[in-house]
Amino acid sequence: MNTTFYHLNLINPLINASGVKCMYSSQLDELASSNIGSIVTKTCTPSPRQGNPEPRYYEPKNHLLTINSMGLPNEGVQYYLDYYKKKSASLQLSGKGRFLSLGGLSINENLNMLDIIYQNPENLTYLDAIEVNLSCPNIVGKAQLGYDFQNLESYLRVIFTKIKKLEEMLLVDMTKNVELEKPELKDKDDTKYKVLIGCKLPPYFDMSHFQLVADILNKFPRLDYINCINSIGNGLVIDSDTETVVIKPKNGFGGLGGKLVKPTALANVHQFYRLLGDKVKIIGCGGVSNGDDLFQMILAGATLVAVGSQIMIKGVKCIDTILRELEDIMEKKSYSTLDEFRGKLQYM
Ligand code: RRO
Repeated sequence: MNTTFYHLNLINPLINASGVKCMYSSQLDELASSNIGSIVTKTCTPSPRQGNPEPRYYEPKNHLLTINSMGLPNEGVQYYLDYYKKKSASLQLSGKGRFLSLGGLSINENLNMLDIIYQNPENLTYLDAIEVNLSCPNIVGKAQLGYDFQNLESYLRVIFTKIKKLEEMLLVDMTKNVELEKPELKDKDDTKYKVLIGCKLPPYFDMSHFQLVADILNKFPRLDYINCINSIGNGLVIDSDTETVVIKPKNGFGGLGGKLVKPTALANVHQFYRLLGDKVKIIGCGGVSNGDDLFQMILAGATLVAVGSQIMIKGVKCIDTILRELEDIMEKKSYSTLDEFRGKLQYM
């Protein structure tokens, strides 16, 4: 099940979906001690946040979907950097990717977090990827950036200009300070290339929007990957018995995940796979609860695959089941590597 993601050699393609049991170090530890291939932190802000009032997560008994309006509760970026610093050696030993998700509430908050990360270049030796979340649906009064087609390009331009500047400063620093293992930051095909940069996207539903977003993303060669999809924003789940909504924030509106969102997730993964080619890899996220879902995500073009709701519902032990089921499918179909069927979806 070995998976390469640029220079990373991972034990398998699975990663947790950000937000699911990855807010506290104890939860990250639990993921780290599972057989998951990579871990990502809860999307974070410069300072800790409490998030929205509870109840803010719900799953119906049939487990067909989940709804959340967490509101970005997190322990602040430094907490996650400290976590990776402490656990880096053991995570590397076990062959796990280390992803950090950033979700500043303004562009300045994101720039501020990039400063915090790069200010101490040692941080970069503890991280494999930085993922900018452009798609949190649950902040009162804030639109999802991924849907703000007018401003998405200029937003990304500011972020990538900042990263370029910080990397250039880092290179200057490196020549002065030979203590650090020197990241080669010039070319993404370089195997010594260090921190990967990704974006977490909301789901899109219209062919013209896939094209529009892909055209924007293609303007940023430093973008290594996209993670799609985030939850389907602003769904409403109703309990007929109580005649109420099931979560408190935003009058019950929240992001939908779970089995129900899989076709939307597959569509986003596959359409971006077609439009972005091999320049930008894809983490497929949404409704993966068994080995067949994982198989389909890879067939649609995903390189890594995130598991969210299923970890909420079943705990991290579901990782073993999903992997075993994929192995069975591959054996039946006589596939010995994931590359043999990645992106090979056939049409009628
Ligand atoms: O914290 C949340 O409410 C949240 C986030 Br940041 C996100 O990206 N996606 C989601 O479903 N919930």
